[in-house]
Amino acid sequence: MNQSICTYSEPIIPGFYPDPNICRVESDYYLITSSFQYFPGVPIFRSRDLVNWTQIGHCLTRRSQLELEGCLSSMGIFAPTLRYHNGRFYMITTNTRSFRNFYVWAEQPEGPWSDPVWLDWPGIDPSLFFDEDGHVYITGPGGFLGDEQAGIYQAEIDMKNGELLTERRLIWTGTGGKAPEGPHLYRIGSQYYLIIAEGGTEYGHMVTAARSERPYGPFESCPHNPILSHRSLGHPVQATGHADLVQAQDGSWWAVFLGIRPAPVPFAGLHHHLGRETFLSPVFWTEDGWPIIGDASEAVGRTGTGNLPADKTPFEETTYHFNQSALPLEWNSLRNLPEECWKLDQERGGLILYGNEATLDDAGSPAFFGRRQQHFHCEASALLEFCPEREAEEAGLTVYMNERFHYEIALTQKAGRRRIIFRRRIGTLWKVEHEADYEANSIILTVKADPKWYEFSYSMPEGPAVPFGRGECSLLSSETAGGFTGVYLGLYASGGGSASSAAAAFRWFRYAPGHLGDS
Ligand code: 6LW
Repeated sequence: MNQSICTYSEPIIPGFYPDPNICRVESDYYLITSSFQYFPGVPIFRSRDLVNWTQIGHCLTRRSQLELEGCLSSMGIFAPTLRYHNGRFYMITTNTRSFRNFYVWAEQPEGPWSDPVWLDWPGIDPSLFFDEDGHVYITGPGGFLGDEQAGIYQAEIDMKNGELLTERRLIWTGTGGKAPEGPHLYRIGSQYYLIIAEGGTEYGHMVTAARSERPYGPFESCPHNPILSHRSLGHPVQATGHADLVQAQDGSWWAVFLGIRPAPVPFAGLHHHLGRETFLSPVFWTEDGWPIIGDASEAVGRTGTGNLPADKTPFEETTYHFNQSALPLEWNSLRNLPEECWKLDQERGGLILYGNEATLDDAGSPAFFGRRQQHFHCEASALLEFCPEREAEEAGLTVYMNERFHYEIALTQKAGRRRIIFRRRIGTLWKVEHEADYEANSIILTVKADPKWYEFSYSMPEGPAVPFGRGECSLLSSETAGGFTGVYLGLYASGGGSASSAAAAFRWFRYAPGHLGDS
């Protein structure tokens, strides 16, 4: 077999793609992540080599599968699990808008995915395990309600209708870290292995393991726990945890897990604004039969032996002309954006937005589409044609963490005059930092990012760039803004309090990763 040595110190999927979950079908791997208040939900990726991933769709593409109205930011779709059994893919997750668990299934991973099968199962992070003897287990954390003890619970489930076939039973309480969650059960050889996340998804995050000869235990805790954690290490990747294991066709074992990259800014404290990202590491087995991810205390950058490429294909600059019948898969809206708020101009090319009553300051569905910022160094720009017709109508380019933390450069109308503005919204502080008159019909809006700053500018087509303000990245980080998501680079329009008939036409959008050593 063509074996190679591989070391991956970069995320395999950079940007806000947390809680990765993986399954293999013959020589194809499929990976999904959580998606919170964004629509469509649960992106699904395919890879042949575990390192280079292409998004092939979403598991949740219809409102009947993904109701997000009124959903708070960082709520909505939490950690999902993807499993393949007898010709079907199953995706199980929680919509925390209503705190209900459900699964959907599909014969093709691209979809269509079924309507939800709702479950009488509490909590978050549900996982499925199809045992070779025909039993199917649902496993998840408990302790959220009443006086139930914290720990991992399990029951048998009928996948024809989602009915539970047994009582829910506590199977393991973990090693004492806070928030035992994100469990996955596997049968490897004669043993059942349980892998869970502990310590919370922040800097104390870790993965622990236990095993038993029976699916309900008693589970013996791995003597080498935690089998993954960077909590004691000054490593550039922190908060590693929430893992899932997969065996390659060559027999080698791998783990995908989440981690964060605090921005490399000296003396600025720890801040990560790119969200929780997806990493890969080899899994080694100890002589006494326990899995260790990387070398446990340093998983990222560890070298594994397997039939994998040594390098990841570099990210290319992408220009979107919006001239297809659908938006590219990496574009998302917020919650359930009404259809009348947007369309694609396939003839000329363009994403056309009509502002509604919501603004970027609302936890609603403003006319917004964005894609994730995936690199510390990058540049995003868009050509906008927009003639506001009423006071406070607005359209522009935003760097968006959530409704309370965002920056934008935009065209608007103020006191009857067309103005270009740069605004910063940081919690309860907000200010239009710069504004100027603006006459032309089209404008290029640009934001350039490095690990410390977002620098905004505008230009006429073919004209020079006019610098127009900047904002710190750290103010859009999870440490400042809270929550579980990461920064989006978005295009938006707002009707200034009511629905707008003025079309904001974004003719193109370009995302260019920087090439300053950050992948
Ligand atoms: C995920 C859970 C968690 O479902 O964060 O802190 C949730 N713990 O494991 C959202 O990613």
